[in-house]
Amino acid sequence: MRIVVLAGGIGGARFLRGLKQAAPEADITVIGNTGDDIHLFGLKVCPDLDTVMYTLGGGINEEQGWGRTDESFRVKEELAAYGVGPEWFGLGDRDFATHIVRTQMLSAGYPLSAVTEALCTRWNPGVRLLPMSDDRVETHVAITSDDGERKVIHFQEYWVKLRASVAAEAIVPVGADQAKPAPGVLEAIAEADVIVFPPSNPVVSVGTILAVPGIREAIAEAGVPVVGLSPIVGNAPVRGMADKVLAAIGVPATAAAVAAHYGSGLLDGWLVDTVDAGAVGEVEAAGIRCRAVPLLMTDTDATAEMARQALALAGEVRA
Ligand code: FO1
Repeated sequence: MRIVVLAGGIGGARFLRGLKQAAPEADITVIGNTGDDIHLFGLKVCPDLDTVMYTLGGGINEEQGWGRTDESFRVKEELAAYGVGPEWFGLGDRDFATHIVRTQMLSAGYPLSAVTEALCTRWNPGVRLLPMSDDRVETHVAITSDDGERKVIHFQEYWVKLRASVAAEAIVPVGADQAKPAPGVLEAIAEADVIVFPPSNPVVSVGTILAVPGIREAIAEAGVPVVGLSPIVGNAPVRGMADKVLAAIGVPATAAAVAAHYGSGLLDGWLVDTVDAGAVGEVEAAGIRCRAVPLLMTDTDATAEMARQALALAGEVRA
């Protein structure tokens, strides 16, 4: 079975670990979000691609869900000693190697998709990891700072430095409208048997991938089941601050509202957590088949069960 998954960072990566366990024979292609990418110290950092690669390749810092295990921060300390910022983004020594290799290959003219493939030959994630685009897309957030000044900042500054502590007034995937799907993306969608929206951030992860012209249309026209898992459980994000960015686009932080946001033109099925069983009728009324199952990825077995439920729902909507 060929499965395509649109993945962001931590939630998407953890879901993929369960999906691999639930469908070991499946051919899984991951379309990774690159809107979180940031250029720091002359290096290109791709947080969501790296989180998928490290999580599935066994190098992830499990508690954080990002960065490497057994990290040290000597380079970061030395940069700070030179007064070279920013200090708020925690790049570890081992992680720096990934960004150095990536930037070196990009400077040599390789597209991001080729670079990602090369990095994955070391990590063997067991899936094909494609960036959503080889073109530069960076998510920026409009805020009003506490001195009343309206400004637009990089998503990472909003997410990591400010910890999403101020309202996000607008979310802008800068460059998305000129970006092209990376090589292999549209083909993977066209050849898929099932397309899955994992519990990634629906605005800055899945939403950014869908903002690349051609991707949303390809999914809507693929003619195969598209099934999603709610990242919102009991009217709150399971992890992260998805509610902050959902508010920016006027979508309530509920499992049913996120399904409606994706829409029945895109989604055929939607899994909500058992605490949101009351939302099943509302989602079904929107033309999306819905089931309430446990959605907390407490361990890989629990996540594998969620993945099995998603594939079962895909089989149901196909029928
Ligand atoms: N997230 C944090 O909350 N604090 C950090 O210092 C931080 C550093 C970091 C370094 C590399 C990387 O790949 C990810 C990093 N993240 C950090 C996570 C990152 O902000 C998120 O993974 C995504 O951008 C959102 O999914």
